[in-house]
Amino acid sequence: MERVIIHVDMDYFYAAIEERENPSLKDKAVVVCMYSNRGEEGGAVSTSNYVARKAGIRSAMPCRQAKALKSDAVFLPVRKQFYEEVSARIMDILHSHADNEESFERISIDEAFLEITQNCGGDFEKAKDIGMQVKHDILEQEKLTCSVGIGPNKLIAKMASSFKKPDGLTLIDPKDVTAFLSPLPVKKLWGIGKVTEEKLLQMGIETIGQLADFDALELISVFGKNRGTWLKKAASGIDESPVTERTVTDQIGRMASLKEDTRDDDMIFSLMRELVDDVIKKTGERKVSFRSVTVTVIFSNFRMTTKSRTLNHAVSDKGILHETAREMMLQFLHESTMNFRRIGVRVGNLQQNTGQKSLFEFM
Ligand code: TTP
Ligand code: CA
Repeated sequence: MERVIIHVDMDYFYAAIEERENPSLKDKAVVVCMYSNRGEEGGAVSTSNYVARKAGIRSAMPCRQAKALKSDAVFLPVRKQFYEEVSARIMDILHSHADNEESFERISIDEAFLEITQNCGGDFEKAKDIGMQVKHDILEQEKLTCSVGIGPNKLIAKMASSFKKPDGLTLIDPKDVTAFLSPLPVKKLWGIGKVTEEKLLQMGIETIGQLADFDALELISVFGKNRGTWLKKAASGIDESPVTERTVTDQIGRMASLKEDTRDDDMIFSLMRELVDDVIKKTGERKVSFRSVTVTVIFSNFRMTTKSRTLNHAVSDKGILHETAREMMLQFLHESTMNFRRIGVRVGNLQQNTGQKSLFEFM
């Protein structure tokens, strides 16, 4: 039976919760800010509602810039603990629609996958009813909207949920996968970052359809075996990764002090590169791939903060680790004003590098 997977992504999550808590905010621009220890002058936008987005306000933008774009916007501080409680209740609702205990995967505070193959008997019409029921339950119990994507695998479900936002429901029947993916620009393929997008554009590959038709061996020669194979498969709409509860498994990490407390990009990124090299060496020795990347910064006042990303498939690729860690490190630089003292790079969700299907088994 064809698998049926739902991906749910809450709409403008933190800002939506704030609107719900204070209905007078409804028609105003609402910006939720992560303030740094410099108070309201520092800090970056965590998220904003759609009124604020119309004014050009985006996540990770300095709050000061957001204020300049829309001076009458309402600025609120992040209440992470509170949002976590709302998230936990939503996850319970989603869990209740999954085939069983194990067919559920939370991927962030406001996103999750659930497998409903059994519940809908592989029937996409029934799957749509379940998707609507999920939206209904969340709206009724939490007064929040979400966008739902339904497809034959996680990749398609994830891309479907972002197709229509907010309050959307997009169903991609297996027979429509190619038509859905082909015209989209490569950057829309879940798992492709800026660096990969640029490389593909240089190779003359602009759409997902062109990527799917591209010579597999050539992709492997440019991107390496794992990544090249993944690109070809994903662009063809193939994703065999199971919906599974994420459990914290083993981790591999390295931390080191900068020569002096600094905010200098060159110093920070050159140490980060050394840490990335070491971590990759260790994953190579243990023959494991990783799915999560965590970056830690200890500031000159000894305050420690971390950021984590979960990748949509396991990799062992240095370029991807570097790119992911660099993005988070740039965010740290953006959100803080203090000098960095120590930095760390860690990978987790490790998987043994054996038994992977090669590209040629599916072609
Ligand atoms: P997202 O799902 O990326 O964004 P969103 O839910 O606010 O908006 P959308 O309707 O486009 O899905 O992130 C979920 C929450 O995570 C978001 O509400 C706030 C938080 N977040 C940050 O704190 N910093 C960030 O840079 C991003 C992207 C999100
Ligand atoms: Ca969201």
